[in-house]
Amino acid sequence: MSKNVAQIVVDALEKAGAKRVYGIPGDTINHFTTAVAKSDLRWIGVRHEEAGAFAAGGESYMTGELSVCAGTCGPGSLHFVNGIYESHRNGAPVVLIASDVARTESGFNFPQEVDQKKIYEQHSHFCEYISHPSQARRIVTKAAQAALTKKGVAVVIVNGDMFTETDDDAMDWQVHRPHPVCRPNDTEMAELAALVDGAAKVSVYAGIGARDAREEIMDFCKKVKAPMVHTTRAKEFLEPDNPYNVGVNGILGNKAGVEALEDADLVITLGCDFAYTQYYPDAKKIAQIDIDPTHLGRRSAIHLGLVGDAKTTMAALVPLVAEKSDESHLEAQLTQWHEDLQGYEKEGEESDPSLIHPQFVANMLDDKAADDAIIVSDAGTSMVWMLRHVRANGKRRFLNTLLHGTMASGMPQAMGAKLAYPDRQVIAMCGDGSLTMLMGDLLTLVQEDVALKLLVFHNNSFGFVEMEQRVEGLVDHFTGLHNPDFAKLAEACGFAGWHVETADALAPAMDAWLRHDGPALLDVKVNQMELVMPPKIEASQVAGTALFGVKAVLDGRAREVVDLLRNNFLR
Ligand SMILES: Cc1ncc(C[n+]2csc(CCOP(=O)(O)OP(=O)(O)O)c2C)c(N)n1
Ligand SMILES: [Mg+2]
Repeated sequence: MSKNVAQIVVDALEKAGAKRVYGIPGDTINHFTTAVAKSDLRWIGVRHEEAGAFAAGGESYMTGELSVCAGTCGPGSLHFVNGIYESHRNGAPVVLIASDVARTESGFNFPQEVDQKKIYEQHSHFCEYISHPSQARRIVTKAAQAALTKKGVAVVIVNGDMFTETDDDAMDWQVHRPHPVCRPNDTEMAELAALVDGAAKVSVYAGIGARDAREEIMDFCKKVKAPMVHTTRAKEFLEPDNPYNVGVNGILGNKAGVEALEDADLVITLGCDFAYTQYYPDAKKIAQIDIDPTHLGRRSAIHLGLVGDAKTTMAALVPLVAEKSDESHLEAQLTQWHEDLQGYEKEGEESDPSLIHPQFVANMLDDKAADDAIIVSDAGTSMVWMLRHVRANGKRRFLNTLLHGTMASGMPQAMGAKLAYPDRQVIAMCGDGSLTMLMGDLLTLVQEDVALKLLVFHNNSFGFVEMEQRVEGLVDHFTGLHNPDFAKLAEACGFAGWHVETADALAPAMDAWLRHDGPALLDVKVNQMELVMPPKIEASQVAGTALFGVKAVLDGRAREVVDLLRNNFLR
């Protein structure tokens, strides 16, 4: 029996495992949405397509399964771009059905016509038109396979009139998702083992590519007395219950995370593509293991680059290396790690009743959030508070925009996660700037009945940028925000809100907010003068901040300099 292309596309998406489609309907996509309405796919009607793309990505990042966005030709599909970019970077398998003007008008600058292929090709694993009705199932299935196996975005472009064409849909195209194991060859393994045996101090630097290799890494660390540093994205998988963990490297990291790499004779990086070259140890030996050969040596000069999956390679390496007895390197880093943790704990104490430090809020959230909560943060300072102050325990999941670094992702990504896991507590840690960027989609929470918990770090500023400008010795410009009471805004949208301005009011409000059955927002006025302290303070940063101090005083803003010092250094 022949079916129209819209039905075939919808059916192929369902067969590939998709459960939800995020978007806004309109002319060129209307036949597709009609087919969605007749299917088991749930349509999530957002107010801005960018929020839909973030939500689809949040869902897929958490589940590892396919989600879908669908947009009208031209502006409708263009609005997805930033959210699609985010998913492509973080590896969330999303298919975008980008519709286009009718084939009869294509190529003549028809209203709303844009060249979808040129736009989406640069941030997708697959980007193709359905050029003939008989291609519909094949193209959609291959798109899904690319998104699921290469991990990222696939785009299917469909002219509006194509959706109504019919085909007998006779071929049974299917998604294949193999899971091969992969490790370096025996000679390479022996070379790696010899490097380990020849080094007195070995450290492991593990990234998201090592997400399923926690046990094998711990076996290795135990045998060669190595501390394990991890990237921020690997926190949820590698931090819990790991006696070798010494934290995170990089500007958002901690002292032990940086020093464990600097002090090692050999660093083994595993599924780790951390981008900041200055945070790799100089002149020491680095052996890099990655499943993607193009990643070898692209962030730092390395001594040995091998292709393999982290789990299989580490399992094969452990029996090849000699046991080490000297624990001094591991001990030193663990001691520093415990000092770093105490520092975070101390930052979270609230001694000044007139202020709420954001770390105090994050520490309290860590205590009160469910054991299996899913926590998503925005770009900006909230991601730092999440990374440093909210503990991983093996059941909690985390997501923040560390690769694409976009504002506004937190609330909609968390919305997607909550739709996928309606029985789990899902919390978005939002910046006031970021939340207001896609504020219209607060309405989606009510309309689609998404019981998300929003925590707003209300600092009346683009805080992270303010800090960047000051550390560079600039007087901050254009970073102030004039905000409403977000609790009242939540109530106006139709859900519950709490607004807190003093530290002693926070605990009861947070309890009520987390207990609330339905979407709820907790608006916390936090200290605007907060600096994110790097693991090691560079002389240039001190000089820059001092220069800001001088310039601000000359600008008549002496009070702010006093507050900055008082709130960050005199606690
Ligand atoms: C879409 C987008 N625009 C601008 C930026 C630059 N930027 C990075 S963080 C930030 C400030 C974020 O402010 P807010 O959400 O209030 O978080 P805060 O740092 O104050 O906690 C800005 C403007 C960005 N990363 N993404
Ligand atoms: Mg802010």
